[in-house]
Amino acid sequence: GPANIGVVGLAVMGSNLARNLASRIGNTVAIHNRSRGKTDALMSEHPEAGFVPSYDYEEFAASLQKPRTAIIMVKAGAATDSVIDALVDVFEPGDIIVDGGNALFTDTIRREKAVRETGINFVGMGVSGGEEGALLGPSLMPGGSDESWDTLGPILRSIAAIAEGEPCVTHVGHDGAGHFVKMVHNGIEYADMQLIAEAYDLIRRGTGRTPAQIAEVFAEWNEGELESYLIEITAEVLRQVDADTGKALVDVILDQAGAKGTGAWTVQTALNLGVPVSGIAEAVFARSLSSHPEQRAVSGDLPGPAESLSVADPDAFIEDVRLALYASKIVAYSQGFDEIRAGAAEYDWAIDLGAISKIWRGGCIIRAQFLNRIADAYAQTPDLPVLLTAPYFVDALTRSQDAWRRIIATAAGAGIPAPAFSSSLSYYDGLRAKRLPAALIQGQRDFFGAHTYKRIDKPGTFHTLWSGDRTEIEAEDTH
Ligand code: NBP
Repeated sequence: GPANIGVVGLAVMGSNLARNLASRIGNTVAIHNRSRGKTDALMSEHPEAGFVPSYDYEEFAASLQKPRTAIIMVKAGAATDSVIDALVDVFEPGDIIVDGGNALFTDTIRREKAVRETGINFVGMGVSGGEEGALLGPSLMPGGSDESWDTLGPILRSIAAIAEGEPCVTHVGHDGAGHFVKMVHNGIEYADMQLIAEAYDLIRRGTGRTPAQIAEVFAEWNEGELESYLIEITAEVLRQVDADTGKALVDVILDQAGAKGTGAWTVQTALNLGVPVSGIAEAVFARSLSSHPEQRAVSGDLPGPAESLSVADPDAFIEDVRLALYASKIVAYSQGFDEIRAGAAEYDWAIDLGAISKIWRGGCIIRAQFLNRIADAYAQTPDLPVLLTAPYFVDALTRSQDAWRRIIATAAGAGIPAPAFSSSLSYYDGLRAKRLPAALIQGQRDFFGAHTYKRIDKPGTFHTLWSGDRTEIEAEDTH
């Protein structure tokens, strides 16, 4: 066949990715969609792309050079399985099937194993950046085998976003590694957005500034260490005026946040791995709390503090909020990278954490200057156990921790929810603590369940005979 790469699934993501591929020198792109309409529309709207259309899977396979390479961009879940089955029927050993949908990484592990048995390669690939990224340059997180990467690498490098001269793609690791990293990326995105929302709320309620005025604050922040796509678009959203009412758009949008589930996956996976991603979890929970109008309706008259927030020096307060946001952001990223580190250990993936921070610098929603600091940290110490202990972040936390504490105290005093700010600080203080009350938890567990404990002063495992004479005995380690 004439095409060197194919795309199956021509909704917004697939058609944009196909156009991106077609725009690069040397590519001829085969396209297929379950229903004919999207294929025909893409053909007529983009004759310049030179697409090779096909209307069934035999025709699609025949339109591709061997070894065949095809990227699936369909609705994640059962649709992906049905397209994989259809491609496996018409492809041959050595061909490559890439799933660019938002698959759960455990599905990708299962699919990779099943497809590999046919001799066909399967690559689960995280794609970030939404429709614009797909068209102009996404951040790409492919997993799969080294052989697949040999073929795919040059093609993916040619379509990825470029950040500081480097394409935003790397071979993340085997089988489900790419989708795992994409999942954590989305979790970090949830935290980043929630932290920005808390900062906005505090400034608004603390200083009485209008959304348009707060937009200027964010625009200014975007000139400094917080520079990022999310801070930039926050200013744009806050500036927007509703045409119908003349009010700030943010004041007429219903305050119930939606979610497509990848944040919840990040937290569920972290729970399974035993990784405390508390900032990300609070961000997911804050969205769920917002979207229970029936509970909020019956709770509106619950008692709050008598005094509302009054800020004496608005500029100083806003600077405190900025520092609290920065410190909490460091925690969220540190937790996200901790989850990737733990996932890599659990699933035996050789993930280069510094390379991950670099491919997130372009294309994706969490792109930010800040990611360069993460790359620096891992370049200096590749096996850094806790990201926020890198010297640059320690400096930043040293500068911001007083402000962070003031803001959370102020928020609590004034009855303003700041769940991600507060949980991030608790995590930080928990990590720092020389002694944790976990010792008491162990005592309680031993009391009611004979779960045993270890001692600080000698090796071994112990149990106190709580219902007997309360002497201590050596015990089998039962955790
Ligand atoms: P959708 O997620 O809306 O999926 C629509 C596509 O899936 C259509 O091409 C549709 O074909 C096809 N499809 C379905 Br539905 N069931 C099928 C089946 N049983 N067999 C074959 N094809 C089937 O499209 P999208 O928003 O372009 O997203 C594509 C993928 O990219 C998703 O997995 C998404 O999670 C992921 N993603 C999206 C974004 C984003 O910003 N939107 C970002 C990153 C990743 P039809 O035309 O015949 O109905």
